[in-house]
Amino acid sequence: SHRAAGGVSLIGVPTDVGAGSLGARMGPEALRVAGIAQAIAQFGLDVKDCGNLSGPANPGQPAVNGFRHLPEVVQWNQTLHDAMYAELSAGRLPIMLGGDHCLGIGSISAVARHCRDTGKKLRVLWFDAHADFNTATLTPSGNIHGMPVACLCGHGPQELIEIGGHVPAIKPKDIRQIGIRSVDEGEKRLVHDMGIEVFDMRYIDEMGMRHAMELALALIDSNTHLHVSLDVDFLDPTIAPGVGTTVRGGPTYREAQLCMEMIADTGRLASLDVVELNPALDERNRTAELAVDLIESLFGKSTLMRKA
Ligand code: EXY
Ligand code: MN
Ligand code: MN
Ligand code: MN
Repeated sequence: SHRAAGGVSLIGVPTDVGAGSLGARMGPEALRVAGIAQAIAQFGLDVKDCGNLSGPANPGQPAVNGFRHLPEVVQWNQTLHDAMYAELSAGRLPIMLGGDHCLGIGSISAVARHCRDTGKKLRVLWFDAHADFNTATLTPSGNIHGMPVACLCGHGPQELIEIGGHVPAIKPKDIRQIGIRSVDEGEKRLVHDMGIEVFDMRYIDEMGMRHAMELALALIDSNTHLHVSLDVDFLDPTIAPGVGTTVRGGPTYREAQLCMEMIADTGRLASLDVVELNPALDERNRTAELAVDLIESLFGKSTLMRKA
């Protein structure tokens, strides 16, 4: 139910340079403590923990020309790109343990590059409360974790958009956003004009998660590389309090599990980001444990034997 024959590699990226609050730098350790390696190894997969990448400290500075910590964000993402690309080239399924969501730039630019190398079609599923499509002029905060999708689509500072060696790294048609419920005014227009396919909470309420996911997974075939970018703030804050940017009205436990189960059924999962987990805001590591529980479903854990 996944493309992990060559094994799974965990890449810790302990930083919150792209976020507005401190603490996501502790995300990788919290996921390890919650048993992420063992949870994946139970499916008979070879799991290699690559440890944590290193990079600059969080300088805690205000925005400059619309960006907070741009040089630090660039450095972390370049390092992540190289690590992720190396694991993909070795035929492994990399899991990026964030860290804030600015890291989606390094991670997904590496995945897109790997797809160009191997002639695969890319599909990115972006699970998030936010569209993460801000630019220097639109952003209310300067926090780059609100900008990764725009950067991947070619809207952003040169140093960030060219990390994977090709601008834009991805096309709007490669991505589907699920669970969205907080988008800034100018950001709404850009998401619309770029033609991003968004299954927002209104859509999920009216049509159901099953239908939203059927459409988000449509046209995936044996030549598709499926990347999941899981921002933990996708989940309703009542079940996932350990994030810096909670937005009420998110998916329930079962809705989130169904997403992961339907992805597992495609058998095409080939890379994953787990981001925005903030242990400083969590309760007894329950958000990390929930993330690990969802990852078990993503790798094929199901209640009953399923039909092939
Ligand atoms: N849209 C807001 C901003 O750009 O500041 C909030 C972004 C939060 C981003 C989190 C990671 O998904
Ligand atoms: Mn591959
Ligand atoms: Mn995000
Ligand atoms: Mn978010």
